Parts: sequence; C-alpha cells; structure tokens
Amino acid sequence: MDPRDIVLDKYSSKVYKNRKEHVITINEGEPNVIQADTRTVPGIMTNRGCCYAGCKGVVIGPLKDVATITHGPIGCGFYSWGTRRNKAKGDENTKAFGEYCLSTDMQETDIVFGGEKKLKQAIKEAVEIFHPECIAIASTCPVGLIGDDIHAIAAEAEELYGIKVLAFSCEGYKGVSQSGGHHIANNGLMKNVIGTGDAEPIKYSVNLLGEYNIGGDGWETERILKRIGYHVVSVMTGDGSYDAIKNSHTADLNLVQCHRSINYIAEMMKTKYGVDWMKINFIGPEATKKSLRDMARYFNDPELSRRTEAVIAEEEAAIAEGMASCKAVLAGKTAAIYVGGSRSHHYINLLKSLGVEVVLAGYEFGHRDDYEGREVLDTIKKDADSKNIESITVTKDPDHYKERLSEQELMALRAAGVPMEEYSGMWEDIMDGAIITDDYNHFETEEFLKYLKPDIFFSGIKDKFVIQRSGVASRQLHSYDYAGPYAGFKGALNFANDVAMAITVPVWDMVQAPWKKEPLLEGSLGGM
Ligand code: CFM
Ligand code: HCA
Repeated sequence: MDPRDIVLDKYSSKVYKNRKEHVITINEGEPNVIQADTRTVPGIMTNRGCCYAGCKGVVIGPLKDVATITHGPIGCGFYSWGTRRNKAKGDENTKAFGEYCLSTDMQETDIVFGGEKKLKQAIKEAVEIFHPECIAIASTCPVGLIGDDIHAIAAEAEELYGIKVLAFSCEGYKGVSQSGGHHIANNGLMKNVIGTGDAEPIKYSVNLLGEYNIGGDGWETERILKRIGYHVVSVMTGDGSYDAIKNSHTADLNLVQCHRSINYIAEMMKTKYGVDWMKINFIGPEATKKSLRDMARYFNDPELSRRTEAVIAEEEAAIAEGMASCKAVLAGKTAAIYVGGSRSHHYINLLKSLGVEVVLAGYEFGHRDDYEGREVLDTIKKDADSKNIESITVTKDPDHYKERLSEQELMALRAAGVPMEEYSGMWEDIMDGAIITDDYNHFETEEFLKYLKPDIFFSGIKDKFVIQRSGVASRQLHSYDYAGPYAGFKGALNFANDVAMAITVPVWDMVQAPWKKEPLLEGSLGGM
C-alpha cells in the first residue's frame, strides 16, 4: 500500500477529505495537481506561521536601519525577536537595530480603551533613543480587532519627526499563512520606499530580491557577483537597508531568489520603473552556474561573459575535491525536505548533485505555482492591502496548460510580455514516487518518518526534536542550525559537509524515543 494512503487513512473522514488534496504521490507523466494556499484544518498542529510573521519576521525584520515597533501585547514581539537569523552588519554609514526588540507591550487597558497613545509614545522613544531614518510599525492581532489607526499615526509621526514612518496592517489572523504578510510588507516597500532615492544608475547593477541572508547566504552571493563585476544596489531584505532600497529602482536587473515571497515586486518594478527581472537560484553549484550564465546572457557583454566563466571555473575547482568526498559518503541516501515556500525546491537540486534522493517534500505555505512550476503573474493588484490580489497563471510552456487558462488570460499574458520561460516549480526536480505534503503537520511528520525512513530530515525548529528523538538525523533548513552560508559554491560545500557529518555520526542507531520504552504519565494528585 502507498504510504500516503496508510497515513491519510488514519484521519477522520472530514479531515481526510481536506488532506487528501494536499498530500499526493508524484506520478511522472501525470499532471500531479496539488491543493495549496488554503486554510489549515483547525486543531491540526501545522508548521505554518502567521501574517505578522511573514511581514515583520520575514520581510521587514531584516532591514537593519529600520527601527521596527511591534504594536501589540509583548508575546509577538518577544517570539519574533532573534528567532529568524537576520544576519546584518552595520557600518559607519548604516545603523543596525536588528538586535533590539521594540514593542508597545499593550496591556488589557490598552485593548479596552485603545492603544494609539502608547504607540505614539513608543515612536517618540524610538526617535529619541535610536535616531533612525525610518521606523516601521507592525500590527498584531488585537490591533486590527480594536481598530487602532496605525496609518494615521504613522503619517502624523512623519510630519512631527521628519523621518519615514511605515505602517503595516499585518495582523496575524489575515490570510492563511505567512504568505499574506509578505504581500503586505512588500506592497508597503513598493509604495513608500522603492524609487524615493536619487542615486545615479551604475552599470551592471542588480538587486537581489527574495534573499534574506540566512547564514550569510546573501553575503556569499554578493561576493561572487562582485567578483564577476556586478554592482549590487540593494538586497531585499537580508542585511538590507531602507537607505539602499530607496535606490533599488536604479538597477538594471532584478534577480529573484525566493519567488514565493517577492515575485510580485519584480513585476511591479518592471511595470513602474522598467527594471527587467530574472528568476535565479544560488543554491547548489549547478543552479548557481546556470544563474550566472543567464545573467551574462542578459547583459550580453563579452568581457562579462569571460569573467563569469573564469569565476565559475575557479570557484568550482576550489570545491571539487570536497564535494566528491561528501558525495562518496552521501550517494544513495534519502531525504525528506520541508521548508516554507521555496527552499524545499532549491535544495532538492543540491541534494541531487550529492547523490541524495528526496522521497518526501513539501512547503508550509507555497502556492500551486511553487509546486507545479507555473509562472504566476500576480501583477494585477487591485488593492494595496493585498486583500484582492488577482493572479493569472502561465506555464513554462503556455500551450501545455492552455486548457487551464481562459483565452482572455492568455491574451493578457501575451500583451504584458510575460517572461514565460523562467520559472519552474518543485515537480521539475522531484523523483517519481516521492510523496508531497502541502501544509504538513506534526502527525504526518511522525507517520511518514515511520513508513519512509529517510536518512535525513530537513525542516525547522518545531519538529526538529521529534525527528531526532525518533532516531533520524535532522538539519534545520530555515536557520541552517546556525551554520552556513549554504549559497553559491563554497556554501554548497559547507552544506555537503554538514549533511555528511549529520548522517554519519553514530548516534542515530543508539536513540530510542522515550515514549517507546516507558509510559510518560507521572506526577502527584492533591499535593500527595
Ligand atoms: Fe522565501 Fe525565505 Fe522560504 Fe519565506 Fe520563511 Fe525563511 Fe523559509 Mo523560514 S522568505 S519562502 S517565509 S526562502 S523564514 S528565508 S526559511 S519559511 S523556505
Ligand atoms: C517563520 C520564520 C521561520 C521559522 C523557522 C522554523 C524562520 O516562519 O515565522 O520553524 O524553524 O525561518 O525563521 O520560517
């Protein structure tokens, strides 16, 4: 019996009806349709985060020179304080506030009588203590429920202090996952920051979009790009800054690493400022080489192409021996990989080049195009608050999916000159017979571990210890278990070494989950 069916069979009929659309077994040659970006069944222990996590935690949080105030009770500020690896360096020109957690710490009385006064006071204190050029306000759930007008307060503070004050209505309950928060954050940057700088354009300049510098990935990518001769105007948003993003419209080309969190900004910048964009992937040597060559082709300069090849040759030679010895250890191993919205796909390629096959994969909040590889054109925005985003979709080969698009959509795509050929999703690289679980949960983690027995499981902090305690190696792919960088060539070798070590350490055969040996119920009644 297919492990998928065994696991799903354990659900109640109502849950089964929902989950069967989100858990599929890949059949090569079939359309392999999956349901995604829908509401989690209440009560299920999902790995997902919320809209606030997507806006404040993921996109705005890494902006080092922005003093970000979480408006709400202290829990959300506290739990988003330093949990994501927003690595950033300040310098003599750029302040870095990333280590701080600013929050209005709303109390019951603020919820009852309104929290606006407190927010104004918090802005005043942030200005007096940190003297930032830009402040961001991020709302948590109660703020939306009681109706504090953070946008009016931001406008008033801008006047009062003569600085930029951004307001994000990213209450946690909005939408079904982090994904809505990405939209809100990016729309805010597009509306209020991008295009407000007056720097002169520089030749061969690029922005790195959807690169969050986890483990220093952004720094490693920049290092390679600079070696070739590119100028990086801004990174959105890893080690990013308000100061740099103001001038991002001056770049020649936008490079999109995490498609899920930012593709719509690339399209908006194309429409508004004429900046072309290209999907790239700097995870894994093969993907990195392809990306660098695509860039060289775009700029069409023989000298740049020559430097591209020279840098590729040097960087590849430096890791060749190390990669080969890791591959000798890893070839034939199997993995499960489960991250938020785009890394699962990116790392499947890197694992493949090390001889590791992925037998179980999925995204927390990916949309269908992240799986099925269709180019999403969600450029037609009706509402800055992203409540009504309409999207039309197209495939790598538009004719292939023709039946799924209306004639009107196809015409709109052609008229818009959509870059149809660039984006591929997870299906492209996953093997026949692999199981895909969208928005998967802790029950499914434990069940699939039993049936698929992968040699290593890549995911996040919420399930890491359940996996380890059941005797399977685990590596976090959100935070890289505080290692990294994993991007580019040297990064790929770091990754290969870490994975080889994780798998070969002899501890896994010695671990037996405690609940398999002894009952856990203990304690005393009535103080006895
Ligand atoms: Fe993009 Fe990300 Fe991801 Fe994401 Fe994230 Fe992240 Fe992620 Mo954690 S922006 S979708 S919301 S690549 S925080 S850096 S690791 S879930 S796969
Ligand atoms: C988030 C952030 C997160 C969480 C990681 C994890 C990150 O989704 O709010 O669960 O281990 O990368 O820090 O995705």
